[in-house]
Amino acid sequence: MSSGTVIMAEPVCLIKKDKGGNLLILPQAVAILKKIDQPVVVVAVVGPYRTGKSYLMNKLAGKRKGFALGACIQPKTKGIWMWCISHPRKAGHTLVLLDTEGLGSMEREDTNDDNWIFSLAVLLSSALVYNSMRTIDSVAIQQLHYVTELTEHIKVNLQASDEDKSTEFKRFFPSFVWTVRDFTLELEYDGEEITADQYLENALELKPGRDVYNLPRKCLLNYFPTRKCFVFGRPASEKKMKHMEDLSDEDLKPYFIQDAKRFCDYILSEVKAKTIKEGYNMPGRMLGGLAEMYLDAISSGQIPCQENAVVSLARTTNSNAVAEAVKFYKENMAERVFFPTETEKELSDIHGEVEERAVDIFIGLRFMDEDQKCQIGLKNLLQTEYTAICDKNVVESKKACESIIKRIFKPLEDIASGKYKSVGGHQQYCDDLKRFTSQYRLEKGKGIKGEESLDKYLATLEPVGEAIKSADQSLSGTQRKGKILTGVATTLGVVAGAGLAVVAVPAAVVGLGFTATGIAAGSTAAGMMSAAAIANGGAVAAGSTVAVLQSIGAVGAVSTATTVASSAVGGAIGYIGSRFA
Ligand SMILES: Nc1nc2c(ncn2[C@@H]2O[C@H](COP(=O)(O)OP(=O)(O)OP(=O)(O)O)[C@@H](O)[C@H]2O)c(=O)[nH]1
Ligand SMILES: [Mg+2]
Repeated sequence: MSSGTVIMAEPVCLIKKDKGGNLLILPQAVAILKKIDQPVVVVAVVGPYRTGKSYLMNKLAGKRKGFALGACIQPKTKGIWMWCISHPRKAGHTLVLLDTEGLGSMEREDTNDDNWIFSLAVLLSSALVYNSMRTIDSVAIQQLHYVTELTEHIKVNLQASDEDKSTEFKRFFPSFVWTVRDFTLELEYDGEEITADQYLENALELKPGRDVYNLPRKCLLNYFPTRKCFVFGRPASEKKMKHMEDLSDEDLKPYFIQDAKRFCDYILSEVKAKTIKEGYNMPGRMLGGLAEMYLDAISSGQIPCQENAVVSLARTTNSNAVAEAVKFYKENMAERVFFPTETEKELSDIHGEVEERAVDIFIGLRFMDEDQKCQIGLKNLLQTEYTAICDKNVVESKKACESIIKRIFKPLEDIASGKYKSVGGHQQYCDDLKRFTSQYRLEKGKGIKGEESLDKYLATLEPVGEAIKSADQSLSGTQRKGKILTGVATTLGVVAGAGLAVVAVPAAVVGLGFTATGIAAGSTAAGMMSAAAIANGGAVAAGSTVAVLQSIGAVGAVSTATTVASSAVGGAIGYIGSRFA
């Protein structure tokens, strides 16, 4: 299969009649058409039975054998057969040949079938070849009465009145080619040589006042503005013609070869791709869909309406195209996005690429997407999908961060075990926090919420940090007081125990508030003083600890030995200690 088309080795049946007499479309044949993305040039042949129609189609295919020929009087072709080949002259196009059951067969029970065959050939083709024998005379034109019944079998537009119909038909009908076989006459009129086209036009001339005579001619003239005629001589001798498919060009009459070549040249060079509406070439897959719709209408007793079929075909085609594009987008995003992405850009870059390809898929499949309505709808759907993916990216990032935080900051949980409940514990805590934070930042796979999740986590730690800090401060305070007490005790111990002259006022004593200028208000010394006075019934006893300390502080420098009873010293230390507790 070359790109966008299907090359069939032989024809297949497209439409047949079932046992009940209903026309049926064969899904296998539609499936072939649905594989064709290329525009299709569709040539259908119709005409009385046993007139060499199938042979002519094989000529167009450039093959001796293909559509089955019959050598006897019995009609051969039944229903409509289809053969898709690569167009020999139009690159990128597929040529679809439709060979139809002969009209007017005696075997036919329902003559209306002829009308349906004729109408379907008109509806599906871009060139309708009407094939008949010998001459275009009144009988031949009367035989073509199917054209007069087209209004009963085809609607182009639902609203069109009878008069509008011919205008509508004119716009959308195929070009009309009359092939006259076994033509043995001279193409001359009133002694003048005329062309085959002129021959046809002469035969279609209207005669005033002769309605019955004029009706088929009027229909042909009105519905088929592009008309051509080709005449063919007898192809070979009577005997040879019984097995024409076995004949090579040497066996055929040279003029017949020429006639056939002229016809094939015209069809292959001039017949345009099937269009359904101005500006819209129809790809093969749409032809299949259209044929199905026409058959549906016929089998449900309705008249096939081109516009209806096209509108509903466009609707289903475009909604399928949207579904295909969305499916592609979802599958590709699922394949390419690994949650969480490190950055938002990483995700939006993938989205951009996949979206573009999804839209291309839609464009390749769409049909008549007027004002790009479906394409805009597709873009909105893709945006909704993308938003959901972004949301998932956030959720996945938060989840990943949470688990990374849990792992890295785990040692901080030792707070409960009192790890930081020591002097300098806060500093240690801060150092650990800093270290874990750096470690967290180096971790991969956090996604787009890495910093935000960290900030939130660190905020939850703030009160913990504060608690550690204040515990640390209070522990340090206690230790400091302990040190002061130790200093005072040492000083006092030295003074009392050694009974030595105190050369300088010990700083500890002055620190207590026993100064040279008296007892400092609110100081430890003041407290001791009042406690000693209360104990002694209003005055500080001479020689008491307080009195001794006071005298040390007062003299500033002690010149005589000062003895402090060890019990008194102990009392002073006890007092000071109780103030710090
Ligand atoms: N006299 C004559 N016979 C022809 C011509 N072309 C083909 N035949 C012969 O006519 C017979 C019928 O040919 P087909 O091509 O099967 O004719 P048909 O119109 O497709 O026949 P149905 O499918 O039965 O309607 C065959 O034996 C052909 O060999 C022709 O130009 N003139
Ligand atoms: Mg045939």
